[in-house]
Amino acid sequence: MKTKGALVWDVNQPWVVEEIEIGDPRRGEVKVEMRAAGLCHSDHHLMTGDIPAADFPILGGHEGAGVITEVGPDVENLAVGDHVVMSFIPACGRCPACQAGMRNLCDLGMGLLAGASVSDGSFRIHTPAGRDVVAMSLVGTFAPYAVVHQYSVVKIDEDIPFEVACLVGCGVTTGYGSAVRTAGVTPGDDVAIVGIGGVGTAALQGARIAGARRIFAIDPVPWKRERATGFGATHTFADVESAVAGIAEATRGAMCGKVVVTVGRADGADVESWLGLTAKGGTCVLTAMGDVLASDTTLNLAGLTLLQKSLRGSIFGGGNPQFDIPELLTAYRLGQLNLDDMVTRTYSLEQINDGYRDMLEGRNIRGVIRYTEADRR
Ligand code: CXF
Ligand code: ZN
Repeated sequence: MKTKGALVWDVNQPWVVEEIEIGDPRRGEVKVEMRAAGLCHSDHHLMTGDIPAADFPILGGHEGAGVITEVGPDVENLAVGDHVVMSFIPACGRCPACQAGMRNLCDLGMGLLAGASVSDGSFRIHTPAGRDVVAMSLVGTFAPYAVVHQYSVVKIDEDIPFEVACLVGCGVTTGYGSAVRTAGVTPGDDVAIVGIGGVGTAALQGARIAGARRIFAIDPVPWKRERATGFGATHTFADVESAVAGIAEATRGAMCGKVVVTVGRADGADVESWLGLTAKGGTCVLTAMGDVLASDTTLNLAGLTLLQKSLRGSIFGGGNPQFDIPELLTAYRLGQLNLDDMVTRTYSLEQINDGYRDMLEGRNIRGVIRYTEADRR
């Protein structure tokens, strides 16, 4: 079918909404009418080249929710009319990582930025001139329709609004799991969250739900610090330097047993400062991403060893898409997880560059594209 999508054609070029051709669902694939798509920072990292994709052009977007309109051969447990969330990690359930319960580390993740479909290695999206288009994370939610593999789709209940559902395909599960699963926040923990965007806000809520005692939220934007308090932060700071002093005072020098780093762009130069927030024996979780090819970092090895700290990475919050996405939406339905207030502004597809400008200028916890009939014409 002919439709349109937001593409980037080169590093640091704006998103361009233009015509694309999407193929029919092949073996194991479904077509989804997208209803909402979240504006995650990782799509911006693709645009800046911090995360390099295999080729240009790229169809952006990996947070999405919609309705299945077509089902290809050999699709199991999904039907036309089902409401679904896209998972930015495909999970096959069969590879060693999946079998070991780490579906976020599914072997198919290797091809996340290559654009070749899981079913047969072909490209499902083309420009009108016939050029292959790389779909971000094998989904490409910045288009009103997507043809994706069943491994990238999770069925959800029909009462969940699409604009909050889309966020659990990446930001919410990533942030929540970074605190609850990877950092392992337990009742009574003191926790610091560095960076209060969509992922940080979800981490903050995860820490609160897991029973954290004090939650220190760090962000340079005053409005976001206010919102952090609303989401459960007990203390807020504008930067890591003032947080070190404030947390030392509040904890009588013990610092935080759990630290979660969810800044917009991670820089290796800051690693030691994040470990400075971390208590003896504590865990610092790095969820944020920056230049993926960079390896320079500050790290005081003696501090890591002698104070027995852990530095852990986290992808998809250490979660399993098929399990965690419905679980978190149940917590939302029960009023335990506030996703409504995470959606700061909604946009049409044509307004995508406004959405990313708002994100970069600190005006959004999460911006969301809400597809309407006008986007489908
Ligand atoms: C990213 C992680 C790196 C590959 C693309 C998706 N995660 C989500 O924001
Ligand atoms: Zn994301």
